Amino acid sequence: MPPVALTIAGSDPCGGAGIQIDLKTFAACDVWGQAVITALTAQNSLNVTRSLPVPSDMVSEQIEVLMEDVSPQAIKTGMLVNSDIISAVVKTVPPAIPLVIDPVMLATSGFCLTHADALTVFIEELIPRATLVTPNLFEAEVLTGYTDLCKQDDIRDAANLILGMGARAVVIKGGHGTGSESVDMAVTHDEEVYLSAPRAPYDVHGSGCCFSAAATAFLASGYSIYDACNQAKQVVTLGIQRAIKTPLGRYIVNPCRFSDADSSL
Ligand code: PXL
Repeated sequence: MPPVALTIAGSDPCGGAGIQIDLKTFAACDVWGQAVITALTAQNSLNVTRSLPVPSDMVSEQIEVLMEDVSPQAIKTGMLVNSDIISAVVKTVPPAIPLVIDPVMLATSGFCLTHADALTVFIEELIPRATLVTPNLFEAEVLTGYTDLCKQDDIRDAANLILGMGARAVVIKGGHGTGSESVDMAVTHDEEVYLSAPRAPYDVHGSGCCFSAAATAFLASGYSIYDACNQAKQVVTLGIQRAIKTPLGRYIVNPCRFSDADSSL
């Protein structure tokens, strides 16, 4: 049996984000992918038009039935839609399995993927279970109450606030920042590391999902948290370099078999 990773997330029919990109990323990292779906969305590479949550007891049941069979070595969450689904995940995900939380909130178009009134449950119940939380700058602002996060000191303080909520590690992704390098800040209770890669001159749909899925895959394969984050940064950077341009003009992240790729980034 290869290493196994589970994603608990929403469906993106265009294949660029959510469950679809998580499974492609797991495959690129040589990990067997499992998927529990929390919501259907109708969307293309530019716009989300509708989201339909799966009933929370069905989310619980998907997880419980799965755990009777093949247990994953790591789990990630993406779009969780509402507080009922968040609570269902908290109750059913086994506490011993490393959990990566991608705090998905808004699509780039502004469509709301997780209801704002679920924030308290998210912070109080889910984040304390996290091995790793991977917000972008906007999500870090929502979680911490900071506005206009751009200075390194503020980003460090925000990351430490999220650690204080009970996470073991936090990566605040700098993809929405400025400058020629895209710099992420990774912190644990005893270390702080920057992950840096050249910034692509275009926005890429699904890059956040790809990063957290890759980190989950590497945790499932036995890497330490820092090594998993470092490797995940390489996977997403390559996926961004090889992004696919859609007829609507949007770039979609394209994770490819990492073990075959030349790593001359
Ligand atoms: O990239 C965040 C994200 C996660 N999950 C789903 C999405 C999106 C963004 O559009 O559609 C299902």
